[in-house]
Amino acid sequence: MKKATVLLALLALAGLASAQQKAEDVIKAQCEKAPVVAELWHGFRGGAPRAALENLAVEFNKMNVGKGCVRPISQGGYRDLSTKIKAAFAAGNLPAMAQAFENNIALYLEADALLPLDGRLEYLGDLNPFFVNAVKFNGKLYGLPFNKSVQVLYFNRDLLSKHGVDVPGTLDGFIAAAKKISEAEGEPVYWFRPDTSTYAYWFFNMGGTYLHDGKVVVNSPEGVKALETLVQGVKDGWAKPITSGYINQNFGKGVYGFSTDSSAGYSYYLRAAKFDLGIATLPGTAEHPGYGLVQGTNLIVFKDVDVKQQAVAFQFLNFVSGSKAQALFAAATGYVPINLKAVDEPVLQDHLMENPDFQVVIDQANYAAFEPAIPEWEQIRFDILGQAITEAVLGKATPKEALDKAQKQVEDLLSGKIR
Ligand code: FGO
Repeated sequence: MKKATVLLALLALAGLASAQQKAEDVIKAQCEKAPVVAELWHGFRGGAPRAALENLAVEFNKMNVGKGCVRPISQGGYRDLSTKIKAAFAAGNLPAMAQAFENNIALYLEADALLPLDGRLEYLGDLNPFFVNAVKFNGKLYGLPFNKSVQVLYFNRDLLSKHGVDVPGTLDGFIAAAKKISEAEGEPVYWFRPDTSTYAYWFFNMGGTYLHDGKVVVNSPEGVKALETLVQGVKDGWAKPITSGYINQNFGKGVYGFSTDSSAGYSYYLRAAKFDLGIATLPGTAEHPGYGLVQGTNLIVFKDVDVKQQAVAFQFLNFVSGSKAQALFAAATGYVPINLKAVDEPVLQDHLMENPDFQVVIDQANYAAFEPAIPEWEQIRFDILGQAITEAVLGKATPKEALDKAQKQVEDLLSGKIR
């Protein structure tokens, strides 16, 4: 697999191949000697994202010997991270920096816990304005877009060739392709996790929006239609719900054809695939690709920590948002390079030359959409909407029933009737 060679070399460089533990040990030793330690709490459990982040910290710390060091600390997954940050508000042991989704920022701002980043970011003018605007609240900047992903279409090139099927460009074409191959193979080839992320792809591309005049609506006609499409896909035998683990962790358990998943899964997919893995922009309309959900996080700086730590944090933000760091980080992981100049860096140019597929991630970032950046959204997307999607896909309720129930719960939550 020639395509994978640069990526695998980068992964090795990022320390993944042999020595993930080692990067952590190096950082530990670096920080033992440093006069100031700025912690960065994150939600990467492992893999290329964690290795690439730790590698950046090692490099930063080397440049800052005698001045200060950054120590990334994994808190589990993303939701564990926000839970631990909320606990740290109460305990008063916040780190200098953390990863945060846009809705997490909105929540932390209710506690007035964040430092604005205005005037502190050296490369702000080079950063993708689409991601930057998403972290502006009341005209102030509260996050540095760092590991931002976008959904893309992953597919099994071998399977498409076997059936003489082209990579689909439209929603209808996508469903037709999945149906055709599934019928021939005798099992569903579009694999999806029945969660808010996958659902968002179908929802956005069927014209759905969650905010209607400032009101959160999860049971709109477009929402019902999107969920019905998935439910029908399961009934008709072209869509397979993956209820445990990531899709890449399920390869081998059937015939995989397509998925609509985070670009940050790229390194995981590549490593797990025993077939020729393809990626493409999402099926949309005849005119343009489909819209993909933006996920991944921003880096934030907490207000209530030592100013010396904050100073190190700002230096780190500048380091990781530079074009070279972004080129390395994006090439190793599949996250979107948020510094627009990263594509001119030799490391990303080389990566693109050997793996032209990576251009897909850059192109797809022009067709992307966010979920609402309201403080309650994390709870809504997992505990209310996510539950409704799973229930409908597993046949425990119709899409309309599930979403109507979810709407009532959303209203109760937002009006303070439930917590
Ligand atoms: C994940 C989660 C949120 C919110 C979206 C929110 C909280 C979704 C989705 C729920 O950085 P992204 O693009 O991708 C992750 C990256 C690092 O872990 O690699 C992906 N990964 C990891 C292991 C693997 O085997 N395969 C693989 O693809 C991983 O998904 O973030 C996408 C998945 C989820 O975590 O189940 O973002 N998400 N909005 N989480 N807490 N809050 O508002």
